[in-house]
Amino acid sequence: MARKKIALIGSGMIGGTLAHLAAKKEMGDIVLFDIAEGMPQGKALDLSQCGPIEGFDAKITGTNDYADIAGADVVIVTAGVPRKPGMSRDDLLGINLKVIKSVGEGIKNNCPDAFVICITNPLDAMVWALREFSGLPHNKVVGMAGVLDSARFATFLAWEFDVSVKDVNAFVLGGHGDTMVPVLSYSTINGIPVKDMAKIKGVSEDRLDEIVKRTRAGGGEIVKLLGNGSAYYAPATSAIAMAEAYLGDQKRILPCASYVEGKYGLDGLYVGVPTVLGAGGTEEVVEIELSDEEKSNLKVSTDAVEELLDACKGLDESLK
Ligand code: PYR
Repeated sequence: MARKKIALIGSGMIGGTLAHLAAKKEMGDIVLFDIAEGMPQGKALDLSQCGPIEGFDAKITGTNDYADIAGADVVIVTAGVPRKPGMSRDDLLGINLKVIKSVGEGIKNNCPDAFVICITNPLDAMVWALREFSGLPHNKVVGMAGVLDSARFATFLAWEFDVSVKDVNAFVLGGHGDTMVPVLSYSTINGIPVKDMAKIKGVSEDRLDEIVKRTRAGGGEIVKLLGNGSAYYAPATSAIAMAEAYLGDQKRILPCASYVEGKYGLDGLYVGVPTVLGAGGTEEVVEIELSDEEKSNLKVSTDAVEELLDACKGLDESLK
C-alpha cells in the first residue's frame, strides 16, 4: 500500500513540531510548505536527519511550491501570523484571512480530496474561510481547537486533584477564544463528575471557576510567557490526534471546530462541538444536552464567532 502523504502548510514552530510527530509515528511521507524560501527545506533536512536516530523512514521534504502538495491525504494548516503578548486571536483576522485565501486556493488546485485541519487563528473564522476558499466539502475541513482547549482543562484539573492526566476527561465547547465554554458537567475523573471529585477533595467552587478561567486564557498565558510567538507543542499534538483519527478511521469523538448546521440551534457555522472523526472526515456532530447556563454561554461564544464571520465578509468580497 502506498504511504500516506501529509502536507503541512506553514513551517513555523507548529509546522516543524507537526512534522516531527508525524515522522516519529510513521504516519506517512511529509511535505513541509512555506512561502519563506529555505526555511521548510532546512527544517525538512534537519528532521530527516532524526530518522537514523529515531528509526523512522518517513520522507520529509520542504517546498515553496504548492504543486508539491499534490495528492496529499491530510493537510494541516498553520500558515499565518501568531499573536504577540497583549493581542487577542481576533486581532489576527485581517492579516491571516489573506494568507488563508492563498492556502485555500493551493489546496483546491492540488489536493481537493484531502482531509484538511486548520490551526490558524482566529480559528473558527479561519476554518470557515478556508472551507469557502478551497471549496472542499464541509466534512473534509475541520478546525483544531477543542482537543487543545480540553487538554489544557484536563491538565489543570489533574494538577488540582493530584491525579493522573490519563484519568481526566475534560471537555471544552464553543469558539477558540476568550468565550470558549469549558463544560464541567461533562468533565470527569475516570467517570467521577468533576463537581463530585471537588467535594471529595475539598476543592471549592471558586477554585473550579479559577480553573475554568485559566483554561479560557490558556493560550494567552503561554503567549505572555514566551514573549514571542504562541504555543506549539500541544497544538501540534492535538492536530496529530485528529489526523490519526481520520487516517485510521478511528471514529473518535473529539471536540473539533466542525461545520454545524441545524444542531445546537446553529445555521452553518464552524464552532467547537463533539464530533465523530473517521475516514469520512467529520462524520457526525454529536448534540449533547446542556444546562440553561451552558446553553447561554455557548450562545455568547457562537455570537462572537458570527461577528468574526461578518468581519471576514467585510474584508473579502468573495466571501459574501
Ligand atoms: C493556542 O495556543 O491556543 C493557539 O491558538 C495556538
